[in-house]
Amino acid sequence: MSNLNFDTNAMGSKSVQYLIDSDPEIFGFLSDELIRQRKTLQLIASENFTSPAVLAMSGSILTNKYAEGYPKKRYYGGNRFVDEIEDIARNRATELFGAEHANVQPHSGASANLAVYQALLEPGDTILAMRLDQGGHLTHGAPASVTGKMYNFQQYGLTPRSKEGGERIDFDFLKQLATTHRPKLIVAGATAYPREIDPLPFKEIADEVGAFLMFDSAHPMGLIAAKVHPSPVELADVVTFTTHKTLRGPRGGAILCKEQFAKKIDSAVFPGLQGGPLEHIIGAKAVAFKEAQSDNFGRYGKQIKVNAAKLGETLVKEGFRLVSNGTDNHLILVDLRDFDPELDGKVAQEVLDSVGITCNRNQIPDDPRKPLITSGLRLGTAAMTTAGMKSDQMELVGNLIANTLKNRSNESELKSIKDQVLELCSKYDPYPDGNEWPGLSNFSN
Ligand code: DSN
Repeated sequence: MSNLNFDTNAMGSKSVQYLIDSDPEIFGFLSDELIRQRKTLQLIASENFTSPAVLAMSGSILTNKYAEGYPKKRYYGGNRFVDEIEDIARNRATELFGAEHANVQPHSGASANLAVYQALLEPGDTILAMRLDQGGHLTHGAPASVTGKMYNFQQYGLTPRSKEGGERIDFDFLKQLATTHRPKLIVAGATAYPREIDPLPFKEIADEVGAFLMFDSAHPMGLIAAKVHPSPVELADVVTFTTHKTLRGPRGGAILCKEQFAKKIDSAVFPGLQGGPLEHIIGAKAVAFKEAQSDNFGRYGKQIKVNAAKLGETLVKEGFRLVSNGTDNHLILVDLRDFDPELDGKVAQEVLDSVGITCNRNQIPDDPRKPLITSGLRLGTAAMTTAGMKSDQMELVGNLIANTLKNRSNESELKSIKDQVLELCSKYDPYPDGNEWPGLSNFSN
């Protein structure tokens, strides 16, 4: 059994001792996972390290409470404190993003997106969204997703790589699709797109064809809160997001909308799609929204972007090509083919994992390889920025990635890289024993 100090900084609750005593098997794996998060580099663009306050709320006794319905309109008794908490969460979300209405109950981003489709559309209606292999999300109409089966998706993508300033959202094609298919809803947003998404051209096209506009901001919502990314809240009818990516809250989803859609959205979430809300997670969302209101969070958001730019620049110097030739958000999409045509995303992800660099393989636009293999890697900087890393460390991380991939068959070199990763992680521990949590202390740049 690990002798790590599971104090409040790491686990959010002293009651973890009960877990150690009652279920050492599960605790053992929890302990291993904590070590993995602390001693390897986390570069998955959709992940982050939450604060001890968010952890405390997520692991709290609010998990015991049934609260079907909404504040002051519940189907069960005993909700007076839960009502206060959910109201605070909703109010903080609307204040933080300048929205008219918030629903903080969706269990995930996928649930949030489904709820919007259910609220605004009938099965079979036409939706425009980004293709999965161009950077879109499964719930943007991928054939394997229920969304692709229930609705008539017409999908747009990126401009060709060969075009000057290519691999950006192809608004000409989007407009052509909108004019031809007259969609009821246009979805903006992506999961693997390294550029800012300007809501204005989406709004103009939606207005021209009389479509609703939904902006899926799951990835950049923390950057939007930090005011280093354009906000879609004013222009879009509905904005969906997750709370655990750049926003650095608990795992979950949420929806912002104009007041005119509030009733329909709320009914679509409950009772349309979900039963009892996860009030411990809603409480943790409230805590995260408060954290995101601080000036420090603004500086954090700025540093995420600086770090992504530096990581990208370093990888370009090492011979990699970046999709769209760069980044202006928290992520980069690396095309591995220029660096080594034989190297695919699966092999790259696995060898990086073996030295303690965690990321995910990702299709690049027009990828000749299959989704389980791919020719790309997606790397994000939100988590390691929380742990306190800045430009210098990002340069080092870029060099370590390149060295790993160059020496992927050289066991002694890989061992040496693993030691360097460990050394770096020891200086940028997301949950340091006995020390202040770095996410609240390191952004006075
Ligand atoms: N799986 C998430 C991501 O990694 O972007 C999206 O749902």
